[in-house]
Amino acid sequence: MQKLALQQAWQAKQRDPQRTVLADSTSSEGWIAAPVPGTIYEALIAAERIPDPFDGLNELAVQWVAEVDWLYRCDFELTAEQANQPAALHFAGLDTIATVWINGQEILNSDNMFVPQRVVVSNQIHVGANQLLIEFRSALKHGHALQAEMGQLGVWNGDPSRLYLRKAQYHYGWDWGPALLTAGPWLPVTLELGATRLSDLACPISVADDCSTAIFAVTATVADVQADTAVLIQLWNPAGELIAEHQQLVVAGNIQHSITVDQPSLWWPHGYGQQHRYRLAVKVFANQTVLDQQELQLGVRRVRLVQEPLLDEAGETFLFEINNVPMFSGGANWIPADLLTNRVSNEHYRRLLQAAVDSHMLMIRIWGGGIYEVDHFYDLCDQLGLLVWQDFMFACGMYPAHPAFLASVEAEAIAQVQRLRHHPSIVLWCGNNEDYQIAQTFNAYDHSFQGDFTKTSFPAREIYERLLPKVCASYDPTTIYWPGSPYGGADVYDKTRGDRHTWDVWHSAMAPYQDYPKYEGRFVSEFGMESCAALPTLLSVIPEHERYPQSRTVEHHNKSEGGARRLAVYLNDTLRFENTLESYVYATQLMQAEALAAAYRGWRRRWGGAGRYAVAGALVWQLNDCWPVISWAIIDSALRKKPAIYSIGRELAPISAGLQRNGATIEAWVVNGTIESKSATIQLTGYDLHGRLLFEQNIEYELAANQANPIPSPNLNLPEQSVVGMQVLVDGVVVARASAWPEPFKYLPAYDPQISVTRMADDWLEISSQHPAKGVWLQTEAEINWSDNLLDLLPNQPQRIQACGLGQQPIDIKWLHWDQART
Ligand code: BMA
Repeated sequence: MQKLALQQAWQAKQRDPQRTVLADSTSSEGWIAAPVPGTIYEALIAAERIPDPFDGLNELAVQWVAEVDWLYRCDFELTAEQANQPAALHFAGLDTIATVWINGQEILNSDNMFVPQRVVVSNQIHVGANQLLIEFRSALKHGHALQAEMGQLGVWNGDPSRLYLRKAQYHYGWDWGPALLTAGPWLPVTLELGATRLSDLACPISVADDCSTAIFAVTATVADVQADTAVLIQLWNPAGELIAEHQQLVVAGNIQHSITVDQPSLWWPHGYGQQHRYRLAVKVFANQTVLDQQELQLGVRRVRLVQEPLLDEAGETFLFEINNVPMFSGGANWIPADLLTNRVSNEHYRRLLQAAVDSHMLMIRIWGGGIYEVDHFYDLCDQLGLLVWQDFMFACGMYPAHPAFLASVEAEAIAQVQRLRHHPSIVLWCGNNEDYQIAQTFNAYDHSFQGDFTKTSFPAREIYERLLPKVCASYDPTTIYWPGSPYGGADVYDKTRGDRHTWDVWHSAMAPYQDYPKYEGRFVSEFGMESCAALPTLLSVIPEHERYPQSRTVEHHNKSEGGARRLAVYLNDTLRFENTLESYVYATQLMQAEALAAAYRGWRRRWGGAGRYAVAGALVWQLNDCWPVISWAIIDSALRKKPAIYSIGRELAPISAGLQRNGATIEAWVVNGTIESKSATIQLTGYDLHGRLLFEQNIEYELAANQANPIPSPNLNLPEQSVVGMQVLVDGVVVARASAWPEPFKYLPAYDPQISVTRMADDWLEISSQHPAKGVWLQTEAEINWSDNLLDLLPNQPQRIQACGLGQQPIDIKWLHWDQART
């Protein structure tokens, strides 16, 4: 099979409603070059027909793009040899309400951007010039028409008509993103020449309970089989040795062949072992000629979602066990990295996912309001050893479930599960984001009802509890399916079973972040605190006269409902800052870092060992951003890391330390997340704010493996204005630190803690201070990679960090109340 990528010579224009499509396509007016794959926004920006939608308030000025229809045209030449072959057009993704013509003949109507389409066009193509034409009608108008016909449905975020359309839901605007209703061939368009092809390749792997054997069950499906068509199946082990080969003639449509591998090399999440992958290659051939072929990189791992009663608490666990090792799944939620996803480079993906790994995250959840990510995303997760929780694309809404919608969803689910199922990183398919939550809020959810869901006020249960699990069971039987995030059975806010979204902090109750531990779940799949993007990122989109915290443009770049107000409350509770953008950025970021660390620290403390894994995971909302914005992200859209990613990294490190201050006493604990027990020395010290040592104590302790260890607390009588520090040493090396400060921080005096930085070889730095220093943030003009940052320093306890790429660049240093100490 020959595949011709149709990615050159595309043009686009606004539809002229006065003309028929075909007449419009032949008129010479209004065409601009259009990148394909891509959407109309990229074309309009490149042609300078619209300003950059992310800049200033421009989002408001480009909304008209969504209200009109667009025409795409591609002219391509075929030789006689090409034109005489069986041919099909393959559209990997059309966004969204599209009709396609080839050489004047209509060949396709499509209304789901997540369903790839293949249309046989052997009779429509010809030698010489051919023309492909696609009309994209306004998704907004189409959705409004469906809504007028079938009724308005409940939503959180975006225009409610989005629920009727199978289009990325965040395009309609979200509480961290602008509304940009894209239209266009957003994924590649290909002309396939030749009939016989490998139309599907599946290879579920069954792993023995003790991981001693793995059975690779290959099914290769061949379409349009000709005489003498055969299939060759080959499997290589991670060392690159061919370990199995099988050849067979294809009679009917598919070939099934199982390969048993003894003592397989396992795929592990990072930190637990290597990310071994097997390579499966399948070739379809006839008379020595290869007609089609495909390769898959596969991983052998045993995944269990353990839901078992706890020893001395209500409910049951929700924990991931990989290769029989229970793992605390610290991690983050992922949103699409842009509105115009074709701008996201492979390097951009790599840097975001590598940052997650560097902060010891184990799991990434692909949230249901975005897109099923590109193949490269999952390849990276496979390589890096990140686990993926994959939502189906439904978010925050009371979705319909009429027959046409169900049919479209089924086609979408089958296509996406088929595309992604071989990735070892994907451990769970999840029905939706927060659709049980909104249904419960609307009193539409009765867990005990099991009849015809489509007749109820929560019809989409048909999708989450019947359609999707059925698709997963048939197409990806070895991966777990979970109905929703969150889902807890009868009550979606249940703290004792299933997963939970903890928005008691920030949204609903606006509870103090120090209370995060109270709002636990057996697995907290969302929680978050906002902060500003890095100052240079904000400056890139905020005009000079608007560069202050409460300006219209700054608030436009915070999409959370009441976002600026909520942020002001949390800041007011926590610390003091000057009314400049620079101070606002530092203050919000420090507050976010403290809040998120408090959550992870409190919940990981509940990783109590066998029978006591009371909290088994926490995924922060959200890892990344899709434009320059004040949001819950911990890495901004320009890939500048916010301080929180470092405070989180310390809480999720293989060994982490925790201190909880209760007036004049403290509680201490150490999480040993490794699978070996460790002999540790725990050093506790106390200092006053002048840097005077108040006490010092060493405790020898054997840290049990893979659990939190409470450390017997010394009897202290701490003065109010003092800081307690803890260092955990294993083999004489500090492996974890914690410090407990008097709170709220806003009552602390502003002073200069006398920080000094000594530069050493290989961009290593030693940082120390004379007085206790909180939130020490090191920054350079060019973004560099810090091994750690946002440090809490105590006298006589210098910290070493590596700043790759630092060289001789000057370092700007901020700390808690730096702005007031200087004035
Ligand atoms: C969640 C998500 C998103 C939202 C976020 C912040 O629960 O599922 O819908 O962006 O909260 O409000």
